[in-house]
Amino acid sequence: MAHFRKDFLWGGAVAANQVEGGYNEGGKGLSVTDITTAGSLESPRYLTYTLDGKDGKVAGMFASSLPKGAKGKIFDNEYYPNHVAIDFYHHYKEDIKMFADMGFKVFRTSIAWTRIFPTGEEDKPNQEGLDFYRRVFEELKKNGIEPLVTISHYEDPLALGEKYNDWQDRKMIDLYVKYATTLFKEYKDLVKYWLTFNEINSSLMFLKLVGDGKVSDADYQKAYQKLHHQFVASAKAVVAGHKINPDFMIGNMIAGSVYYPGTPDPKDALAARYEEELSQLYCADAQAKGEYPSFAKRLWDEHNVHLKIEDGDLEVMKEGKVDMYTFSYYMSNMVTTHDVGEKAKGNFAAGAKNPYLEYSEWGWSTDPDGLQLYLEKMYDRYGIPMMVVENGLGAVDKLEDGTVHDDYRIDYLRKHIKAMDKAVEHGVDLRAYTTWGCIDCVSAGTGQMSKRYGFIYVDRDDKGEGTLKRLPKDSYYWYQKVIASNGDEL
Ligand code: P53
Repeated sequence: MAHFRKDFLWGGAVAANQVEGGYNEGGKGLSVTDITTAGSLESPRYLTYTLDGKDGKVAGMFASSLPKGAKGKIFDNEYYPNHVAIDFYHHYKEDIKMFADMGFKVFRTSIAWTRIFPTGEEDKPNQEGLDFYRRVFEELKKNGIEPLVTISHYEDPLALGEKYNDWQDRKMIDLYVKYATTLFKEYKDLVKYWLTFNEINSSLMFLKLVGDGKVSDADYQKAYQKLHHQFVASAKAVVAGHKINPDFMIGNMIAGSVYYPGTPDPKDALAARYEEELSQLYCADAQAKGEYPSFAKRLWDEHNVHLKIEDGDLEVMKEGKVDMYTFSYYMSNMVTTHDVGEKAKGNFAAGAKNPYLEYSEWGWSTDPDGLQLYLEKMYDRYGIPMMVVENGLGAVDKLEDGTVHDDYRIDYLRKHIKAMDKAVEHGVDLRAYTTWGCIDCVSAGTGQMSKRYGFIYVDRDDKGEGTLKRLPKDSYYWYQKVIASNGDEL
């Protein structure tokens, strides 16, 4: 018998910009993702914001801003995969019906800030945007599915990105809080579960992996200052949310990973711990303990970082602690000070290759034990309810007789569900599991459609061709059984 609670929330996750399309419909403003072109494993798309001016393109992903003075621009001869994505904007009813048919109890999506405040600075929200999400949430409720809503998922308004230089300006805090408060008031009877920032730690975690890999003290200064503003914004939103509806459960969202020492050399153990502190615990403590960790000073000193912290910031962080710890989990990492041969490849796969693990076509390791370890460690540290809000295998699917035989995906998910079950057996208070890209969508890391995660196949390719027809894969029927048996039938 599996150990999941009776009311365990099984479901799936997506983000607005990766599924909706309709990028200029319903009064929507442009977001930073709308000027991002596609890439591939060899050429990840974080290199490709398109800008007005002779330099054309610049590192995009995870930086919500453009270089000082630069303006984003959409070019006719470029392909922007998020402009149509899988057109969830017009297909949401059909898609929700399929989620309900699988037995989903929860569906995680995000709200596109630019549907609500097209430039981020309007006084009044855009009614058409509010109405669209109301229709989506009502449709979910009608189908017995609880919405889990990310307020900000890599889709900041372009206008704010141009103006406020990647959250360097404190004005971003109030603009974010105004946006979040608008959502809380509007949907207070429809949405109970909220996440403030998707993968908030990505600014630190991926710093070494974007651009040319050289990170200056100025880059660190920027990343830590951005995070400080986001921590304050998140905390203020939590405080405001609880006033609007005390039943709200508001969570953080961390890109979760574990870091193994590559050899028994104690130096490697230290290096792995330091990586964990930088990439995971710094942000997790700030939001789940409501304070900067003891090792923060070491991290700042290492790069001469001087945080601008204003009166009241630390108090509000304490007051606005999150109610639950939520995270994505795809892979683990290995850290070593030694030369151990093969380096892990692939966008965002850091460090050395772990000989005990298998790697996906995109170079991501499969490590279910790492998920169990992560859950047990983090629950022990924070002691608040947890949710796995992203997990899954990005793979190339082959369409055969109108379906996809994706046993590799089933195998990946089965192992991770078993790992969660163990953690629950060991006392972790786990409330939900939402697999990533439960319906095929545009990859965040590469902009590809061919990196698929879904239970539902969507007929669309990397060039934007296809009928957008939806088809259940083998994993669809498998997940249906998993949910119906509350994790017993794997
Ligand atoms: P894609 C890297 C590492 C871990 C999580 O990623 C990541 C990324 C970004 O590539 O992002 C999350 O689409 C993110 C989702 C994203 C998903 O993981 O690159 O929250 O938006 O789609 C999977 O395969």
